[in-house]
Amino acid sequence: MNDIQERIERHIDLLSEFTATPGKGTTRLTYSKEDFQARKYIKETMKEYGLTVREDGFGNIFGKLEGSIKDAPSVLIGSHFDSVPNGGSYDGPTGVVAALEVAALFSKNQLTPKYPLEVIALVEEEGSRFGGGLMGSRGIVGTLSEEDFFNLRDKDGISTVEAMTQIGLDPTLPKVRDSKMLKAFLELHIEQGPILEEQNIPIGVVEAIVGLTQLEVIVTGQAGHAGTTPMDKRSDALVTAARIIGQLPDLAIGKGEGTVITTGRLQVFPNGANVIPDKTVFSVDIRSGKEENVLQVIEDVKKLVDSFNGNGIQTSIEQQLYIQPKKMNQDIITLLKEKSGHFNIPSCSINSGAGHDAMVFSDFTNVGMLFIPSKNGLSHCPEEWSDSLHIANAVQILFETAKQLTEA
Ligand code: HGY
Ligand code: MN
Ligand code: MN
Ligand code: MN
Repeated sequence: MNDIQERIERHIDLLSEFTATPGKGTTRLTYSKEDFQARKYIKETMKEYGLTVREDGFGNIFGKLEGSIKDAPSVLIGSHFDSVPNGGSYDGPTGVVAALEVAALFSKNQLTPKYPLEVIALVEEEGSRFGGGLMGSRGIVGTLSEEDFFNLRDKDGISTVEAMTQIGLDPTLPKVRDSKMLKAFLELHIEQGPILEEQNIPIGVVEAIVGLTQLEVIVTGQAGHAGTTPMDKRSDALVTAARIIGQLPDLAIGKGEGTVITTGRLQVFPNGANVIPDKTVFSVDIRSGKEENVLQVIEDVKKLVDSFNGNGIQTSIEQQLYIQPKKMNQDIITLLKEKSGHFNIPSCSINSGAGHDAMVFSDFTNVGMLFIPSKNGLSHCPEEWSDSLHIANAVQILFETAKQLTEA
């Protein structure tokens, strides 16, 4: 095992210890104690690698290697470091760790780039705490307004500002980047699916990322006694939610283009075994490679949800995130493939069914994304695993690509 691989494994292992659910995967919610621990480690490593460290008004972490051209746009490289509940150790951190090691190669080779190289560790990509997702990157490009950011609350009603302040972050720091100040964005991510492993290909060069939306459906009914309320006198918010959720898969099945629909979160109020629920809130995550499919399924969900209004039941839908399918930059795709060839590392083109910060930056600057294989195609679960050799391969490819883009 080479020294880069050893450092990668150490980074991943140490970061995976910063979890609220030890032994049951990685749970690292934004601005939590675990975020604070991971942030501290990332900033210390950035400093150790000779980078100038700063955080923005969202808590995104930047490690900058200055370029020789004054005030030049940066080549940004990184990913996110938050997680889903009980997720894996590689979703997000793989890209942050690879970016750190690319920067380490710049200093090891004493390279001074013309354009600055900036390592970035992004917050709240998953949306596990504040909903929606892609928060840190949307904040930087300005598609999440400061007002919307300040209005976000977690399920306990804690605001982003309160949560930031609790771990010593400053929400008044600068937020939006001028697009002229970015030359490119590069992200390494685990595939989170089975394709690369099945085809035994160590590198996937991402061509496109699905469009996605996250909806929140609220159903209100009437609370009541489970024992004394006759069945024909109930406005049961949970039975209604179950009937809606049960019909959602049929709205996506058969549409093709990777069209999928998922309910991953359901809250029941007041959540008592002998109380008829008077409120439920559940998520609806819709994705497709074809934007028309996303829009069509949204319409179908609205119609379905609306059809349950009446008999004491009220329904409503909030859209927390909507982002169109995105294509990666063709020049960077070519560059990534060329650099993979340079190292005789087999690569293939691949599309992403997962959303990524790269899709947010793609309207703002030139974006390129690499995937590495996920063992058994598993992700968003404790079994998530990728080979540090594959990450080390990607570091070499990203280093050569970043060298060219920064004109080092
Ligand atoms: O949901 C996603 O696709 C990503 O993991 N945030
Ligand atoms: Mn994820
Ligand atoms: Mn991710
Ligand atoms: Mn991502």
